[in-house]
Amino acid sequence: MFDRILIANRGEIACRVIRTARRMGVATVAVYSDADAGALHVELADEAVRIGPAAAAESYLSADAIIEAACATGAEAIHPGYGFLSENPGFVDAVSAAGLVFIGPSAKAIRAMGLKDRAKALMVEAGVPVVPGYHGADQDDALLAEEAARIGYPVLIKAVAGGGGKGMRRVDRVDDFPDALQGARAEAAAAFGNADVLIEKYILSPRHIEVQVFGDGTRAVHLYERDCSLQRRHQKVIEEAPAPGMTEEVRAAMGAAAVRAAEAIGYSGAGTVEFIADGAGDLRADGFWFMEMNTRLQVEHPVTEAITGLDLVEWQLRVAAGQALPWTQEEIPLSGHAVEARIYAEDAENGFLPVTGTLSHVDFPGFARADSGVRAGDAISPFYDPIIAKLIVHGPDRDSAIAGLRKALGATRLAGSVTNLGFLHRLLGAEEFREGRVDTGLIERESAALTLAPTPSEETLALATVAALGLAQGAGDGFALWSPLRWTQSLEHAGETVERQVECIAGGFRITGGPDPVELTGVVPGEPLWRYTVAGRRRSAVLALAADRVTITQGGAPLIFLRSDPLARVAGQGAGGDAILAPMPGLVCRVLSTPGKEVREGDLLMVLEAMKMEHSLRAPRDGVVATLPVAEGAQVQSGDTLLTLEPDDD
Ligand code: MV4
Repeated sequence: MFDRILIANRGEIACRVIRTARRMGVATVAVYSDADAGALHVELADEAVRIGPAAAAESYLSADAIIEAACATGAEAIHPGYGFLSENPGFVDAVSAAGLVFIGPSAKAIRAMGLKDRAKALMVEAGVPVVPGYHGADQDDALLAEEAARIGYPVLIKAVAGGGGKGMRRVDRVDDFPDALQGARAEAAAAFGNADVLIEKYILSPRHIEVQVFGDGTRAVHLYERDCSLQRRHQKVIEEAPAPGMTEEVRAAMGAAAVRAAEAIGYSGAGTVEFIADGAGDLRADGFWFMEMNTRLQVEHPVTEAITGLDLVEWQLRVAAGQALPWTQEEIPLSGHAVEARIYAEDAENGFLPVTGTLSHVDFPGFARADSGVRAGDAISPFYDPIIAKLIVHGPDRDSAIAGLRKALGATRLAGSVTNLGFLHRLLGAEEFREGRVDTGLIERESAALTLAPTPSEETLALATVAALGLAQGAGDGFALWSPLRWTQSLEHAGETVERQVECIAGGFRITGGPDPVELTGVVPGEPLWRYTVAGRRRSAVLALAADRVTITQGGAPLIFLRSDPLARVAGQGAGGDAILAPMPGLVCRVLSTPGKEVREGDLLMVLEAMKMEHSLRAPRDGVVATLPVAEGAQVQSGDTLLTLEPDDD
């Protein structure tokens, strides 16, 4: 076994590889860009080497810098993780030329699967089913059109150098073929520098089912299948093993085909053979076709680890160090069901826009496997993949694994950035998914319901209001003399602004402004768990407070409330204009303004006496006082108009 390896990657996968290496007594060398100098993978490794600036092209894709770091630290082998240089045969050659071991397949095996047309031809030879179609070298327009007609519409044009859906065009009618062909070629040329295409029969209701394989260069075995049909824009969202509806017969047929594929190219290490399966009915032994082979460890490998009990990274290291695979196919266990969810920093409720931010809280429940590369205080950087973590739950059957993962998502405490936790939580609850009716179109079909932000309960809103005002945390103390004992706070949730009033009651707070008042007592703020009593029940919630927001999780999708300036919100409410309303019942003891007077934001306008204290009311913005319906000495009720400003014309 190696004494020391270098991990040419970052984030969760670098951390995951380090964990197994450490368990095996293998020393680890991390590499990092300037953006990652303080990253978790750097902290976990035995040593770390800077390889360049933040941009991946100048750091994690810099083969020379990485090989130099390995040589300088005495690492004997390089683990590439996934992405970056993991499927770059030129890198594999350079690693070998430097006298180091690449932990993965040979450059030859990677090249064999690199181009789709060549890979398909190889697979046909090896007896692996491929989608009916044309994958020849002749790229003549008329010939391609003829082939499309022979295959029968609908067809799919794919770039031979493609991946991730780029350079792909579905064509339903013969008339559309010429334009689609030109479009696919142009996209392929721009993305891959290779305009060649192949044509396939379009498989309706496709399912993405892939088989994990492991080879030692001669022999290969499979570690069963994963279903990765739940994707969005060709990005996997939920993965599971085994595939719903899989039978022993189809599993044996797919497994055998995957092993033939791996053995045909002398595969060594961990790989995945991706199939497209006809999801229109039950899975069939003649209803799956080879799509491509991924010659690396994949993001979703933990679900396979969960059902087999094997550590795939351990076996990558063993095979790379020259050990033979110890198992026969029959010896590989398959137990229960595992589901994985990818937690991303993205705003699912807002068009899945990527977001950045600093994670103020990062905490995963102990009953799930959490593979993560971040901890509290880390920033989501715009330079790399926005994955925060993968959560994996294993159970005796599919229902319990799904229920467990859903609970785990609800118990995950992430704050400081927007995440897709709520989206994942809703997706795992979707009826089609629960019933195992997974196909690649599910997310798109259900997208309206899946991206709808949940409506907060009055209780949650009350808690958010108290937290945003800093009342339970004691921030009320210092300014109590000069501020009202009844506060108003605006919060924005899912694009809508709601306003609530808070007043102190014995042992807690009474929150009004909603359909019914809410009384929260015994509020104990924690980091991040808050406890409180409402309607006689002792309850808890996870709260994370940032300068501009409150994030609340109560066993489900997290709710994010953006704080608005409470003073700025006093105006514009009631009386149809820019009014200052009495925040509580009291006595107007001083009036410091007159109609027509120009005021600046923050100017003291009035002093209200309530509960034996004086409360200052200040101008919410620059403006001119319009009316002053109350005089000194007046008794006012909560919500009475005390002063109005001329409308703001800006
Ligand atoms: C297909 C297909 C239907 N018929 N090939 C998309 C990306 C690439 N990995 C293969 N893809 C597809 N190939 C034939 N002949 C439908 C897809 C496809 C898809 C496949 C897997 C997961 C999600 C998908 C979403 C849209 C289309």
